[in-house]
Amino acid sequence: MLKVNKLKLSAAAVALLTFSACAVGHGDHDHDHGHDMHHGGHSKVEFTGKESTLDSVEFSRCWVRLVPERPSAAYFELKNTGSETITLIGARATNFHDVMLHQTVVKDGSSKMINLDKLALEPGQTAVFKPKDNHVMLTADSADVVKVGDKINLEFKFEGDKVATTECVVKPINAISFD
Ligand SMILES: [Cu+2]
Repeated sequence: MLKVNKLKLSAAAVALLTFSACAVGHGDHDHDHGHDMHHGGHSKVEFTGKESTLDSVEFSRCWVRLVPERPSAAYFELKNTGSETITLIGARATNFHDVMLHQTVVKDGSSKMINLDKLALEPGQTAVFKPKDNHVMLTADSADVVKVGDKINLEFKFEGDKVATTECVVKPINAISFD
């Protein structure tokens, strides 16, 4: 009996921790609840300025869901148009100090976001970043740097010191797709 109570208690404690990480760290854009990491300490890819442009990638349909006072999220499609595997490892955007690749995982019936370290695409393969799935998390420098209707450039880094940029349209919090 005592054992059961202890188990219940620890489950409650975990739920509480998950909730506070969500509230403090990340917000619940597209109803993703919880987050198993805090800002800082996670791997953030470095842009050295010595990269060259990756020509064998095609980005399309990029949009950002603007979430006031919380991190926003970017969604898009990318296709490997070349003959070799390409591997996405990070992103950055002007006026956003924290830009991370995230994936949404469902565990025990609840979804949470974790880092997406890298995403490899074979020749001809397309990846779709979409709500409740892979996305780019964006934390703005301040509330007034971006507003609905703006267009922002998202710059992506790939393995092999390669970069590619796409333009994203900024949509309101209730938007659900590019269209
Ligand atoms: Cu996220």
